[in-house]
Amino acid sequence: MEASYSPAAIERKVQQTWDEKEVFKAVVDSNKEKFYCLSMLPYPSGALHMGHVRNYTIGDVISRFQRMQGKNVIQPMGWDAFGMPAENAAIKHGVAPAKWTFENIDYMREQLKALGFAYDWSREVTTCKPDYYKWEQWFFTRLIEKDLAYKKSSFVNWCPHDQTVLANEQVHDGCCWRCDTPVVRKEMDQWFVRTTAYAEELLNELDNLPGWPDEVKAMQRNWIGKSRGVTMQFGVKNSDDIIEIYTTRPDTVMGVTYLAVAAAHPLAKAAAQGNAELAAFLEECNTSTTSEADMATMEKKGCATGVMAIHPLTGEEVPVWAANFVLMDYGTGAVMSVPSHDQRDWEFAHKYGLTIQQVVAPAQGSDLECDLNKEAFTEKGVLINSGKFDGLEFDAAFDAIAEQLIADNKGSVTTNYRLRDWGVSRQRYWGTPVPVVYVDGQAKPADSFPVELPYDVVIDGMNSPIKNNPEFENTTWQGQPAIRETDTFDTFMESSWYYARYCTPHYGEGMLEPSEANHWLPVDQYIGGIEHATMHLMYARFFHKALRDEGLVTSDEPFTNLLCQGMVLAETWSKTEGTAKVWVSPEDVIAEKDEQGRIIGGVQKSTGDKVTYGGMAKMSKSKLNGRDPQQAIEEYGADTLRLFSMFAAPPEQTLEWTESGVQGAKKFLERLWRAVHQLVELGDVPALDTNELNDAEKALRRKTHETIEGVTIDCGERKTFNTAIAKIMELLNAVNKFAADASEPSPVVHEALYNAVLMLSPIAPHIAQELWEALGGEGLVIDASWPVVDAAALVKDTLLYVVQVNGKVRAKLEVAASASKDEIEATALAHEQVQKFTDGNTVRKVIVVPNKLVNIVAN
Ligand code: ANZ
Repeated sequence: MEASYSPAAIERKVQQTWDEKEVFKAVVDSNKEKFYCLSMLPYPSGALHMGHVRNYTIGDVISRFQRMQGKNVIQPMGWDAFGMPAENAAIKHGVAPAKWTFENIDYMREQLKALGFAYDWSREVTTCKPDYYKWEQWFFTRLIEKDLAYKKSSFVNWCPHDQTVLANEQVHDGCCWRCDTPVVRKEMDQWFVRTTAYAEELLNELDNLPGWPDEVKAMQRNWIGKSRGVTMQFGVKNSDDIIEIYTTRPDTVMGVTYLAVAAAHPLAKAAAQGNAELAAFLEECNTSTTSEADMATMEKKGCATGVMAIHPLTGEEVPVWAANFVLMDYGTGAVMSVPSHDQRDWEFAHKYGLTIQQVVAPAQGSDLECDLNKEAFTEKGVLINSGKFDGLEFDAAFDAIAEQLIADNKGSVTTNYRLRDWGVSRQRYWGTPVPVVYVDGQAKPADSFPVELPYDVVIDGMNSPIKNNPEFENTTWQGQPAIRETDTFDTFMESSWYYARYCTPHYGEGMLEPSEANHWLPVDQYIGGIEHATMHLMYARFFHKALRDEGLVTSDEPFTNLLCQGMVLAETWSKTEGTAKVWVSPEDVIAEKDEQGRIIGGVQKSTGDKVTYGGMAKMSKSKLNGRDPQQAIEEYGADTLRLFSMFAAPPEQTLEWTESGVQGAKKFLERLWRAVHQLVELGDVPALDTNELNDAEKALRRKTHETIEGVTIDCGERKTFNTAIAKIMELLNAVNKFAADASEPSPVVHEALYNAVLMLSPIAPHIAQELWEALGGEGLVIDASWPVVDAAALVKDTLLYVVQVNGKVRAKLEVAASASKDEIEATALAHEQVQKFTDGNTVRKVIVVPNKLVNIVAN
């Protein structure tokens, strides 16, 4: 037995035992309830950061807790191994992306093992390996066959210098992140997955996910953006053409004073022939990149097309403009503009001197203001200046106008979604090759899998090594010569179904082996960052439904419960060098604090410079405030790191990394270590006889069982592991008080420590294993059952009553728990402090609230 707590030795030893005994291997067992716990898989960037440590500790604690509850837990781990950084590293270090990736994986796997996570490593999935992505390729061809994947021309961000497509995140202030060349929009053929086919189900099923945070569901609802409106047709003067628009405000139709179409709208393109000004404007719109978020705030610009449209209800002529804020791929790419009631249209009309005609007024009795000289009136109200529709309110106006348009054959009621189909083509090398070939220019789904990506390549930073590469491109399809597609998939494709592959990771006959996959699925608890609230979590939901409709899974949703952990923050420090602000690593700072412990300044250790405290901010490389998990493990041990990250904040909230907090966590483990060894050194512990306990022993037993009761709820339904830990800490304090100078081993102390170790074992599993053995536990603590509350231990011999006289607290009484109401009343009235206030008065009423309160009214 170690004399003092030495995490390094214990942790290595315990991890070895887990490995040798394959303790975390998940095997189907129909006698036990399954529990699938999953943390989002990491990108193998080179090393873990504290965000990973936090995410994975939460998942691990839940897994271990559920296992001790008797469930058959599966907790897998893998690697989201395709993506841009590997290509950048390849350029920088002259090493092939595959080599770089696999080396990183080997290093990071060791880091995860050093943290003691209970993963079933036999299920490890690496998404850049052909035995994984071949099934994704196969599935994509199924999607093509079902018309759930298709090719269309669309606009992408293009860097003219690097000759490559850039993801939105790679465009910084409109310029290429690598060479700073202004990025242009370029129309290219791209593969799309038809996520919109499931829009309605993706929206409706959110109501069946009570275990998801409301915030995430709201973000998904917004992203899907369902709206009900009217699609209507405007005629075109001197032409048979029509312009179709989509509006959610048909009630404003009589206020239309112009139409606005997207720059890419066919009508605008046609009108630009022979109109140099318009052509130049369209060119400008089509080459500048703007995100949808920027659309709202950017300067609204337009150009008249010269075309006149004919209003479907009045027959009046209105001009058609091309405008930079109209999106081609939403609704119909054209809008009816109502400057009186839409702020964008109002700004546009002011800028270009277009007519503003009010048709909605505030409803009677409303205190809404309408001043069209200041801004548009965008609220719903009562129709005016609208002929026979005057006086109608929104709903009635919507219906009446829609009816009229339908009767005239000029419109219909339609539902629209903001959700777009998912563009999955990337012109990058390090990704899953899109499994398509071209035979005489015709796209055909590949007929054999995998379409393998060559690993051994040289990257020059410009072109993907599989492009213009005859060895990759030339192939055959059903015996005919064919050319391969050289684009690769967006890496969100791989992360959309990995959770399912974990269930049958080595299955060679298909994407999933349905019976085992359906045994484990859906994931009972998913844990990851809120940044994945939309894209990843939406794509994975889409995939699950597509897998279901392919007959591979039976559930409707992939993740029953979702937990989004908060960010890890750390102190930031800076100093000024000349005029520049320079970040200083917190590890290189001695902080100065005032009497209340608030930081007021500091000195840089290495230079002696004065430094300024900048508060807590997200750990990041640029702010130099990251803390390397590897270093922290070596300094404190994995158990301390795990304990600190669970104790410092509830999982959903931000966690502030402080060195003193980590040290505090370590001290607690040392105290626990000492308490256990003090007891053990006193010799054999006699058996517990609950009939022979004195008051102090009863009190400690009660504390033990109150702790079990509270920690079970905290770790189970509440998932507030921080409060669970606080309760265990309190229990240890009670033990230390009780046993301060004990000379005999006490069974109630043993019971308290034994249960404390059990309850701490999901959080600090290595030290728990060691102490469990010291306390006489047999086998592995992870195979032990979670402690159960002994209800008898919770029963109190005496109860505390607060006594109020005329509403004011006057005394506190210890009353035997068995006392009757009359006895309690009598004791209260006899109390010296109470009599002070009842003397000379008549007691009118005495109310006894059981276990709590005696209320006396006297006057
Ligand atoms: C006339 C109108 C009057 C509108 C009014 C709004 C207020 P949601 O609700 O988000 O779905 N719109 C339609 N297609 C568009 C496109 N391709 N690009 C930009 N804007 C477009 O938005 C529907 C509204 O957004 C539509 O209703 C349309 O403007 C505009 F007082 O039509 B509305």
